[in-house]
Amino acid sequence: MTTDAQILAALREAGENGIAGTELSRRLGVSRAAIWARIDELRTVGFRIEASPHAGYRLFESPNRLFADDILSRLKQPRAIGRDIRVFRETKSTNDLIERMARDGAEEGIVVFAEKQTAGKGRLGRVWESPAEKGLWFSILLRPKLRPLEAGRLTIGFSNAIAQTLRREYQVDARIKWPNDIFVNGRKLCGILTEMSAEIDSLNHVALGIGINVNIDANDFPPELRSIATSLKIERRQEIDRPQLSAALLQGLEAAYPRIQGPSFRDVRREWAELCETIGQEVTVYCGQRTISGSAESIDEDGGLLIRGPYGALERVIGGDVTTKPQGGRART
Ligand code: BT5
Repeated sequence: MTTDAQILAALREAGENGIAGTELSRRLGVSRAAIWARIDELRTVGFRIEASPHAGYRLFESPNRLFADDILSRLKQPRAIGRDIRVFRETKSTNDLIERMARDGAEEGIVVFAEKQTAGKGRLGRVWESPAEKGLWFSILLRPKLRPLEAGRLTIGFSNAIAQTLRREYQVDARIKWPNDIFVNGRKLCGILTEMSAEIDSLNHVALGIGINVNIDANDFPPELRSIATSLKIERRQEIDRPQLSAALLQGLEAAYPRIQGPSFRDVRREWAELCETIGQEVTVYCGQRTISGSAESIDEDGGLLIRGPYGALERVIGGDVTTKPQGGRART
């Protein structure tokens, strides 16, 4: 951990009681003057840290902007995801950055956030709207011990982890739409883009891209998204602390990662199915040139969707766009 991350972690742990400069300097092994200089620097970027002769330093407020040290300071000893965090003010696409880092041999678990993406990507070349400082647009480099056929597990496991975190920490009714969307009240809150590089029988690396609408107001969305997208702020009717959300999500993803790769993926799949609004619906899936219609019955061991066709045959699809037709309702994409 960097000195700034250690200072912020110590201030958060101390809370109202505060922590003396001498104590900080002893714990971190740097001079009091160095501590003072770092605290002064943190203040200039918006951390409200007050000093008093009795209580020492106390943290009263953190800015609602992303700083790698701030997010790091909130994580409890990350083993894989989040050991290394980078924040960019602007980039084309965080998935592209991760892809480049992967090729340069970066270690698994590095996380890249961008406050703004100028060419955010959805699947199949679609655009992902990523306005500045209003969302979480980030990607993670993974080198999972999975075969290419099992890669569908990643989207299942991580969408489950995100939905569970949003439900637990923000009390929203997050639901999963197979294969990669999280919806709240029928509107899209989060999209996941899993891009991988693989050999025939092994995965080299995966860029897991996650986009979450956080402090976007309804009018901030382009007109074509207004009726289909939502944000945490719209759902909770309050501004959301993005660094805190980032840390909660990274902890959730970190906890999910070993479960995805081991025998407990069975339990993950069960949890996922409970939140998945696609199962049990009449669906039409568009995958490439093919269109498959029927009843979405379940997902198989590796994340494929099993669809029972009108003549009783079971078809397996591993990706595509799903349109559901609720009983008596209009089709929804
Ligand atoms: C996705 O694609 O949902 C995957 C989105 C992944 C975005 C993250 S952000 C960090 C990382 N870096 C990237 O460049 N990408 C990843 P898909 O299922 O194809 O959905 C795309 C469709 O969602 C678009 O065609 C729009 O209809 C809609 N859309 C675009 N921006 C949106 C937004 N901010 N909120 C909700 N819906 C959006």
